[in-house]
Amino acid sequence: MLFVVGTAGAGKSSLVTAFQRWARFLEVDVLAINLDPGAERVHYDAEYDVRDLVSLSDVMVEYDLGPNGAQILAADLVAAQATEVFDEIEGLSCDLLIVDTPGQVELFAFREASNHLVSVIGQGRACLIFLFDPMLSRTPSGFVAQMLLSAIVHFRLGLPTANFLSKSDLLEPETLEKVMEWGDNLEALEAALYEESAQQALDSQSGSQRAEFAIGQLRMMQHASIQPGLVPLSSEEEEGLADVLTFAQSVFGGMADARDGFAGDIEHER
Ligand SMILES: Nc1nc2c(ncn2[C@@H]2O[C@H](COP(=O)(O)OP(=O)(O)OP(=O)(O)O)[C@@H](O)[C@H]2O)c(=O)[nH]1
Ligand SMILES: [Mg+2]
Repeated sequence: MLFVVGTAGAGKSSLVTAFQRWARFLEVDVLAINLDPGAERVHYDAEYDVRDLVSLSDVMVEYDLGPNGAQILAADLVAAQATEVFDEIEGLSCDLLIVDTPGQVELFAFREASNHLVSVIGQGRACLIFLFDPMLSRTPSGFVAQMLLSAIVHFRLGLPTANFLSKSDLLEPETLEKVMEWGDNLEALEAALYEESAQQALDSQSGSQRAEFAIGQLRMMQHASIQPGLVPLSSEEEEGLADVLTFAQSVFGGMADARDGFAGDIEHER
């Protein structure tokens, strides 16, 4: 089971749609699940849709809440019924389940309820794709903020996590190359942060404090050996989808590979 997580509008639902369409061509059996009670509409075929259980608009009316409060309550209501969700999806047979998650990443990262939901429905066989927003990733301090968010989600949920640069088709080739290098090489990112800091110090006092804060965060992540290892992704242009599949296979595919190896040995014996 593959959870797709990222900041609001990062491209989660589009990835689920593109991945499902692409996998059909490969005859990889991928089923999609929607766990976002606030989704207006989805363009993939959801095998299970949490809106049948809890819908954001009903929660807003029933509890007289605004959209944000209702999102939080809806997430808690879903988590409280995690077993029901699990019962619905347990019998599904497929190669991979891909799960669309609520718009706001903090609903998924900062609330105990999500931990519960993920452990009940993931059953220890779950991993996570974290989408970096391309616009937020263009500046070194924005990039570090995305790394930090991804690290928080990773540590909160305790799942194998791969980072992807979403909507990479929207970035100019030079910008894309620069951002990819930051993902590869933390020293390059650090140098870029210092450059940004020096530039902002010329502009304002608070700008330079912000960059210094980002440098502090980077140090903390270096200390914890957190490497983003970013892969470019474009749901629009179907780029990086094979890398999504490869990641899932690297997490779940160990068994199949071991069996192949064994079969090969038997063949050899004959
Ligand atoms: N150019 C481009 N646009 C994309 C891509 N993926 C998504 N988008 C656009 O980005 C916007 C947001 O995409 P969604 O898939 O709805 O993002 P989301 O993370 O599910 O959004 P919420 O659930 O509302 O938080 C839409 O207008 C998409 O068309 C991509 O690969 N390339
Ligand atoms: Mg969405």
